[in-house]
Amino acid sequence: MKIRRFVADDMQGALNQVKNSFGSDALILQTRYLRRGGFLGLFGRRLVEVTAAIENKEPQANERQRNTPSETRPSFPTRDGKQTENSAIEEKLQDLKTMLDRMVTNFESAAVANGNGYPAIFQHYYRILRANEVEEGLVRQILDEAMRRSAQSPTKGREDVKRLMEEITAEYFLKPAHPSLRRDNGTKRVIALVGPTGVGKTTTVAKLAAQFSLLEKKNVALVTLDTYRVAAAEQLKTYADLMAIPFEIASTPKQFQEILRKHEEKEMILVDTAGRSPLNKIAMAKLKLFMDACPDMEILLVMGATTKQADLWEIASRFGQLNVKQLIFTKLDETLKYGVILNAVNRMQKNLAYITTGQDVPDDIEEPEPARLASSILREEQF
Ligand SMILES: Nc1nc2c(ncn2[C@@H]2O[C@H](COP(=O)(O)OP(=O)(O)OP(=O)(O)O)[C@@H](O)[C@H]2O)c(=O)[nH]1
Ligand SMILES: [Mg+2]
Repeated sequence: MKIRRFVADDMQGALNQVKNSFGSDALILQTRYLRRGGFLGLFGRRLVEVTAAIENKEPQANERQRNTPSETRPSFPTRDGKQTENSAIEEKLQDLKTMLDRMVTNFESAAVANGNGYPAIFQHYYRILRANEVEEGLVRQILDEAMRRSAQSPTKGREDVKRLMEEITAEYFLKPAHPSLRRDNGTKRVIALVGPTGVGKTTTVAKLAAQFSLLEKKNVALVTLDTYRVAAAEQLKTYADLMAIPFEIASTPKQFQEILRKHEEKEMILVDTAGRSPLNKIAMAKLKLFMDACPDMEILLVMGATTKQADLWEIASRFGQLNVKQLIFTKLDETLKYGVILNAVNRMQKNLAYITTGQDVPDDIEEPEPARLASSILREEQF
C-alpha cells in the first residue's frame, strides 16, 4: 500500500492531486487544515492536507487512462450486447462519489474528535467547550468569531486568546438586553415561575420573595397555583409566614384573577406553579389556562443545569407555548458543566434572569454575571 500526503490551497486542489497520482480508487485516510507561517498558528496561510493511500503499485490513474487504448478501457455490455461509453462514465462517477463520501466522513469525524479545522490554540478551546457540552454549531460560531476578531486586531499570545474567548462567550449571556425583574416606577409586577417537576421553582420563589421583601423592602405577595400536592402549598406558606408576607392559593383561573385584584396595591406578586412534565399535555393545557388569566404576567421558565440537553429542548419547546420571557437555571452547584445554559440562552434567545447555586433560602440565588459564567465554561483545569 502506498501512502502519501497532498497539500493544496483548497480541498478541491488536494483532491485533484490525489486523483492524478493515485486514481479514483485512492482511499482518503485523513484530511486537515494547516497553517503555514504566522504566529502561534495564527494569520498564516490556510492550506488543506489530504493523506491518501492506494492498494497496489499499479500505474497511476491518469497514466493508465493515457496509456490504455480506448477499446480496452473497462466498459459494460448493454442489453443488446453492445459496449457503451455511458456505463464507463457512470462507473467513474460512482467511484468519485464513493471517494467524496469517504472523505466527508473522515473529515467530519476528525473534526469532531480533535477540533480540526482551527489553528492549534483554538483547537484547545474547541475541546474545552465541547467537553463542557456546548453544542458543536455554537462552538464553531464562537471560534469563528474569535478567529475573525483576532485577525482584525492581532492577539499577542495565549492569554490574549483566552481573554478573547471569554469576551465572546460572555456576550451570549448579554443577549438580548438584560431586563431586571425590578421595576422602580411603583407599578405592580406579577411574576410566575413555571418548569418541570422538582427543578426548584418553589425554593426559587421563596428566595426571590426574601430578596424583594426583606432586602429591598418591597411590598410582596405570594400565590401558589400548585394544588396538586398538599405539601406544596405548605412549603411556600411556611416561607411566607417566616417573612410575614401574604400567601394565597388559587385553584381555578377565576380565583387566580380575584387574588390578583385583591393584591392590586402590591409592588410584586410572585406566583409558584405546579411542576409539570412537559410531556403531559393535559397538565400543560391547564397551566396555560392559568397563565392566560393574567396577560400582563411575566413568565420565567425554570430549568436545571443538570438536565440532559435533549430533555432541555423538549422542556423549552413545550413550555415555550407559554410566552416565556426569561430563564432561570437552578442547581449550578450540582455540575461543573455549564454548556447547557449557554446552549439554551443562545437557542431560545431569552435572557438569563437568575441562577441558583444551592438549597439555602434566601442566599443561594444570584443575577448572573456574564464574565464569570463565561470563564467557568472555559475553565481549563476541570477537564
Ligand atoms: N443543589 C440544589 N438544590 C436545589 C436548588 N434549588 C432547589 N433545590 C432543591 O431541589 C429540590 C426541589 O425543590 P422545589 O423548590 O420543591 O422544586 P419544585 O420545582 O418546586 O418542585 P415541584 O413543585 O414538585 O415541581 C429541593 O430539595 C430543593 O432544596 C439549587 O440551586 N441547588
Ligand atoms: Mg414546587
